[in-house]
Amino acid sequence: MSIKINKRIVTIERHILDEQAAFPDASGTLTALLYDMALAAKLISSHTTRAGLADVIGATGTVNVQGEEVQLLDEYAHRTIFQLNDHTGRLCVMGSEEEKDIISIPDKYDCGKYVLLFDPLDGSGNIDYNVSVGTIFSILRRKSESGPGTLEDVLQKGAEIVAAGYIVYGSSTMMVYSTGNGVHGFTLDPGIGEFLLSHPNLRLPQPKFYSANQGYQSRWSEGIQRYTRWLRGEEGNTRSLSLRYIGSMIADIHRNLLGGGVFYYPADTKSPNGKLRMLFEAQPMSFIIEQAGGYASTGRQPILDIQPTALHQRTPLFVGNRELVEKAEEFIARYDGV
Ligand code: AHM
Ligand code: MG
Repeated sequence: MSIKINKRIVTIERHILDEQAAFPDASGTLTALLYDMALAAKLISSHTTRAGLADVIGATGTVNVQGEEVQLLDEYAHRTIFQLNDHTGRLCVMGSEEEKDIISIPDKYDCGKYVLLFDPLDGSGNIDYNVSVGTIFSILRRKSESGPGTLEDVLQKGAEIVAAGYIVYGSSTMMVYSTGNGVHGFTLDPGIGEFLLSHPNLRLPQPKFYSANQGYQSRWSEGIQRYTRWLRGEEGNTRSLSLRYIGSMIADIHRNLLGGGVFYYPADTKSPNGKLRMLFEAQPMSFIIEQAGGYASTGRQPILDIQPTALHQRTPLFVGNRELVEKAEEFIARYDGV
């Protein structure tokens, strides 16, 4: 009997190694870092799928049946990523949305040439509703020469990102990453515990969706209100897009990456810089979407060109198909002045 195999099975490990092969001088450090992020994703995924059981096996701050303290999921995700990366000699510093200051590598371990920034569990406010949440990360080269990494190593433009990715814990767990050579998506096969290549070379298709929290519309500028109407087929637009808003940025942007569309979280009268964090949310997601042929902007300038000045700074964000994001810039320039 001859077995016909018409689809190559590619694990994330194989894929990361193949990407490295394009750079003969690569030391393998980035490859190992990415692989550890895939491992973190599997560990976090096994917890997110049990999130609803917290009330059954013990609530946060209490002790579970094994006598261990039950952690908040975002704390667990933060600690998992930190512990997988603090001792490897690959990083000089880390930054997490869950931590006020930069995170130094413990003195007893070597410092390396990379910087890791992460949002351990984005959208964690959604966990109680069984809505998808996710992890976001970016990797940069250090700026300082040697020794412990500094704030300057962390505060870099998105254009300097070497690799970025996200993991969405949804009806299946997917990891999507880019090293600046396109965007590739992997689905976790829980039976074998491996991420398998399911979405090679992702490119944004023709747009179908727009995603924003329209509950805040009365707080938006005229330009953003008119832009939203334009997306709905008014303001001279001859077609309309469908509204989809989950309220979990990774899930919203992931859907738009696969289906085409724009996600925006603009400034409003209550939050002059919007809600999302430049380093932990906007930069990595913008890098990925631009690698998939899209564009990301504050509404006035490209996200990836902005020099951040503070670890937790916020930014308005418009990200998705280029023509839709440029249209937002047009409306803002026309109606909101300088
Ligand atoms: P978080 O980092 O505290 O989880 O907040 C970020 C989340 C995003 O995932 C999502 O896009 C946004 O907050 C939703 O905010 P809102 O409820 O204001 O629409
Ligand atoms: Mg977040």
